[in-house]
Amino acid sequence: MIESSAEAEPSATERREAFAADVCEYLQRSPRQLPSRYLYDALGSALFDAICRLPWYRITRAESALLSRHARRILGPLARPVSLAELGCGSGEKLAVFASAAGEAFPTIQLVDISPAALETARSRLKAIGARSIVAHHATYADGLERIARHRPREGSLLVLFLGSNIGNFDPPAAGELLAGIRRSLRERDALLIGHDLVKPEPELLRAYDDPLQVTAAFNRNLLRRINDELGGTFDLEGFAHRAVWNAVERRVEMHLVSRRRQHVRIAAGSFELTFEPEEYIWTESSYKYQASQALEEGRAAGFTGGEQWIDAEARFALTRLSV
Ligand code: AVJ
Repeated sequence: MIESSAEAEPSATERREAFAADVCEYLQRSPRQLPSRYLYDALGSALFDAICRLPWYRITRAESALLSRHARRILGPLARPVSLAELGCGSGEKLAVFASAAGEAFPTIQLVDISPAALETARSRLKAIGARSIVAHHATYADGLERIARHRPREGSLLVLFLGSNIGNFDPPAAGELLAGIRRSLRERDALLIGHDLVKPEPELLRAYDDPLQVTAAFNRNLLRRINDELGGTFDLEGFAHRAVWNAVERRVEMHLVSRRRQHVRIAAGSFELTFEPEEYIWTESSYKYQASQALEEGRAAGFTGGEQWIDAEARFALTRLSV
């Protein structure tokens, strides 16, 4: 059985209005910003998949290796049968790796993503490996969590996966709230499996976010292209340079789009105009980097009872199973 949960989905118009409102609000902040979730339209999701294959971006490969090597141990203490739900599944590649390596049947697999194109890819990939019941939720994390709780089977337990260092997009207070929200949506004997990219030498971090093939630059600039196409924006894509910065104090990599000159931009959907000075930038994403112990501490602070961790010491990546 394969279904989509379409309950109370905002219409395309409502989605576009919310996008326009966010763009106008965030671009007027100081420094100018754009919410990173808007990076993932169909083209953005495809560019992100390409990033995951770059030699300089090791997160996805390191995590996939941990998932396949430790799948049985990860599932070990959970009550059977285990149902799975992934927040921000993207193309579903890692979930398929995990489900295959586990060598057991899952009554339902729920997928949550903001990109319909990515959801479709994930759905067919899981179908191809024999998943029985797949439920796809086109939703944000918060809405997705609610829907997961409503669609979970009564029997057994639920393992929520939040992989790829997606948690890294959230500043510490927001990350804490998100973890607490996940914890509240779980029941006794459920668990959360979460992937954290760990702090590593700065040159390695910067290469991962500013690659020599400039795929990450395309991924970043695609956000301006999306604003032009969906909101009637007039961004000159050549007028903005991609930049990755390691903010050592906050322990995060920031992606910026830096204006190469003084320029004016109009956004028809918001009847909105702004001027960029040379060097003025838009901050489009944060990728927080963690210490392994921090993953366990934040889990405990969010109400989880304990954790077990698997670490790729070479790529500096941690998978943590937090128990309820
Ligand atoms: C999907 C948010 C985990 O921050 O590493 C990759 C996105 N941005 N290259 C990350 C991303 C630039 C990625 N996350």
